[in-house]
Amino acid sequence: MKTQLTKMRAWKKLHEHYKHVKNVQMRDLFDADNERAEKYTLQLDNLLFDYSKNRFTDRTLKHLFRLARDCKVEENIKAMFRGDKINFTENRSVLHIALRNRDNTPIYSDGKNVMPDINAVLNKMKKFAEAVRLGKFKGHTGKKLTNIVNIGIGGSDLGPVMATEALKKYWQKGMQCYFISNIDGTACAEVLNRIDPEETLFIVSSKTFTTIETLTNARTCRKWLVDALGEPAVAKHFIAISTNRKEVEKFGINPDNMFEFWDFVGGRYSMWSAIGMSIAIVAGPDNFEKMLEGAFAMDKHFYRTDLEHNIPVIMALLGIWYNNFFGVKRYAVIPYDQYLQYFPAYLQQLDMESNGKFVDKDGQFVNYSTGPVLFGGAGTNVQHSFFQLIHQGTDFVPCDFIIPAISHNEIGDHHEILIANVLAQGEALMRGKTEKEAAAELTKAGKSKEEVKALKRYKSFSGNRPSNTFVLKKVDPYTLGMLVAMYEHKVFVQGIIWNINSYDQMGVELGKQLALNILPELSGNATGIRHDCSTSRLIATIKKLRK
Ligand code: G6Q
Repeated sequence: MKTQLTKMRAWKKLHEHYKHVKNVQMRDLFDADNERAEKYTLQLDNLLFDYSKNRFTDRTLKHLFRLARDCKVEENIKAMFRGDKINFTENRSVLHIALRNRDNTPIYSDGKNVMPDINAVLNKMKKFAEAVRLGKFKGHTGKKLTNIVNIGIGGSDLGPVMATEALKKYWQKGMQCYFISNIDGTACAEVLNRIDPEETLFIVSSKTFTTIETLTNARTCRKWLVDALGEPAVAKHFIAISTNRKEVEKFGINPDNMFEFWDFVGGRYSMWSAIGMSIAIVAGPDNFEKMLEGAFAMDKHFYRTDLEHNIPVIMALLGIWYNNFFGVKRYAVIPYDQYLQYFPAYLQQLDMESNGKFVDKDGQFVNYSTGPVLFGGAGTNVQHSFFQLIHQGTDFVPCDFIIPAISHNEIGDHHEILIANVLAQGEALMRGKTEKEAAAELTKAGKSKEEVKALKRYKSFSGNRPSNTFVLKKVDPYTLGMLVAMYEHKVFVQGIIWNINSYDQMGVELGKQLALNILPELSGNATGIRHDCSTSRLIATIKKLRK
């Protein structure tokens, strides 16, 4: 049994140290040290990570790295890459890193090298994606398949949604990509209303092939297709991505049209597998591979670099510093790029499903907080919505800002304005504005003495609000791969320190069971199921309304 986190020497030292740092102002740290940005910036290929605008001193970092070492971060990283069953509650290795292991060194799970199977599926996937793009794999009536519809939910949806959007500039001309995830019939109806069955390829993406939303949506789409083109069309318009061959066959999809992945790939870590088929089709298999290469570059950095220069490790430690010592349990990710608009939603699952846990690896309830609430959205839009709270809310919210230096759409001065905005946000959050500074501004703007007095506090900003800034050259497949892998590893390191299993998701599974209990009651026949009076009343009211 591991020493309880809060009893560790490094943890206690951090608590002690926090008392000395909590009132230190970042603007003073910057004023005192012109080298701060240079000291606290790291670069990997085209990705720059500036973490200087955070509330720490050299000593803080020293304690945080000590904590990481005492929590055996280095050993745990090795264990994951070695294929150890670190997802112990499900008795599984955690090998999404093998899916992008581009130098093909053997990686073992249960004594078997997983690389040959991974390479075989990747090759099959590339060939299929190319055949669809070239119009060699045609629809039942001989038409080119230009509407790609991914049916999946959670981990079988969010990665492809995010990455296809991020790589929209790379889409093959004439192709469209749609996603059906929600069980709400509207999700299905809205897509089916817009597409022609003769030109549509459905990708049923489900690791288990038992998820009610995905199977219900897939059945609806199958019926829609069969009604239009007849049963034999299914073979030309449906493929499946799954670990469950038996259920795929039972559903009526030819196993030749099935692309396999494995239990050692978690749902929210699966966009690198055949779950990324929609990405490979619309953006092309070469770009899909570039994305794998970018992730591989980040994996190598993460695996080989000492903690002090390791980007995901530093991100993780700063997160722990705020979460567990400042008591700040929220975290925002703001990409300043329209193509990354779904990145926060993707990260929300990655982070919150992985580290939203209250039982540690020793089966004990934790007595410290674990995963933060992650939210975000694309800048500058969010500046006009929740940024008020980021600037003047009672607590600070650590932010990650992501900005490409070059836009895919360099129109007029749009991109300069965008860049100016993101940099100004980081600076303003760090420096803040004292009442004195606010008063001086108001006076300069011609306000009367009374007005200045009345307004200066409302116009002041406490500052000392931390942010990381990530500068990319451009949102391209390689950089996207790096970015996603970087956040995956950050989440992993935090899970190691919190001593939790980041790779199971019992809460999601509970959700899958719960609705099944109520479903028969809604359809009218079941009785005798005991609920609380609120739930029973709600069921009765809805049934009445539906009559
Ligand atoms: C991800 C979760 C969850 C899962 C969905 C879909 O890590 O386990 O989001 O991806 O519930 O599951 P299937 O792929 O099995 O349909």
